[in-house]
Amino acid sequence: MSTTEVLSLNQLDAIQAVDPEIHDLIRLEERRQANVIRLIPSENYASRAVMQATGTVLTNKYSEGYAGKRYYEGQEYIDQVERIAVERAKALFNMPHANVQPYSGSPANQAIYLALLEPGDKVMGMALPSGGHLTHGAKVSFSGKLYTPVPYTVSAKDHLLDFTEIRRIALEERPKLIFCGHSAYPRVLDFAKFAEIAKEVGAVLVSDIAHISGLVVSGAHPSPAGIVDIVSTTTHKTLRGPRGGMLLSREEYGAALDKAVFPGLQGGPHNHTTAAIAVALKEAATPEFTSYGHQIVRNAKALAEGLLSHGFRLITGGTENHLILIDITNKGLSGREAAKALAEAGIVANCNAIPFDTRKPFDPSGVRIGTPAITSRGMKEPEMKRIADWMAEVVASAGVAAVKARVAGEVRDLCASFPAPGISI
Ligand code: DSN
Repeated sequence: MSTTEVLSLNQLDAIQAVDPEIHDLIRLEERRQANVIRLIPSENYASRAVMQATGTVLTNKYSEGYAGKRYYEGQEYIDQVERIAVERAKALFNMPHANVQPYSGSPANQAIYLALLEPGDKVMGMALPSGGHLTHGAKVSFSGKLYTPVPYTVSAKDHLLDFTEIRRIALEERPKLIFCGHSAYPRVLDFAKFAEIAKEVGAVLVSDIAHISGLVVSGAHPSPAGIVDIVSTTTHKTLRGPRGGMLLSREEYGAALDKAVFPGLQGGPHNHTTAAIAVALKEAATPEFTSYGHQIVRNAKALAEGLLSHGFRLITGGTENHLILIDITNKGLSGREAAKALAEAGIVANCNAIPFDTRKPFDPSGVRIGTPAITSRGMKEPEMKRIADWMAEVVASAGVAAVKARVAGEVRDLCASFPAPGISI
């Protein structure tokens, strides 16, 4: 390996010199990410190229406004970066308008509210315990405090979306905006059915595809393009970019959304993030990424099969996307207890509410897992079976330190054979 290559794998030398404390913590986190099986379905490994873009001089530049119409001088290169990101986003998602400036998913959704609604207007979204997101009208969020939430849930019978009920609520409440797209729903979304309902009640339809955007661009999940009015997404989940957000829309909503992002909500865009988004979008347009998206789903299905064979109870009975929601209560543990035991064994998930949960959100009945990050490491179906076996063993003996320690060691060995993108150790 040449000196340049060694240096490029170890780019923290300046941090180490200035701030060894933070340097060491970054290195420890890097090691943690390398040595554990990361199953939190909203997390991933960004590529080295994406991470390099985030650590550039672009962070030094203010650029309030949009390409060609900025408030400060010196934008000749920043404009080009943002234009490239916008064009790649439009092409990849097949939507006529794109804004790549939202700082993340929640600010992207805030911009939609600001662009289209007045305080107090009705917004229909999936209730949080059913798998919705805070910004879709949860009472504790700005969306539920400043606007009038009209929640829908999944069916109590099978935990699937019940379009008869969603339509009934929409007809009764006449919301101005309807959100579809969820943080803990393991099934394919039927955008057309939502669109029919939105059209019938005259609502704007937003699909928040933060969780599944990488699946959408790889064809592993149907696309909302041409069906919904606005698409909101983060860029760091299945899309595997930097932490950030994007809005895509029909042309008619573009100007209002742009104005809501800036100057409505934000100041200068984070240009280093914009560059990294552009890089991630380029990566996401490759055949390798298409295979990646499909493998995420195949892995999730294999993991679900493995868990079912061990008697785990899965919400909706399985998965069609990247995530699995486990009702862990039949294993005699709460969601938090199970997630904690798994983490001690090197398998990192998050506890999560299940539909109609009777437990508190901080210690709910479920565990949410997903396959985006482990698929980025190249793990496939055989590894999913091993992970399911380990999960069963750890959950069955959650209080036994020796079991967790042994599994953590086996997990480390497996991880060593599947190097994580962007990590040099
Ligand atoms: N925090 C994200 C998730 O884990 O799903 C949603 O914003």
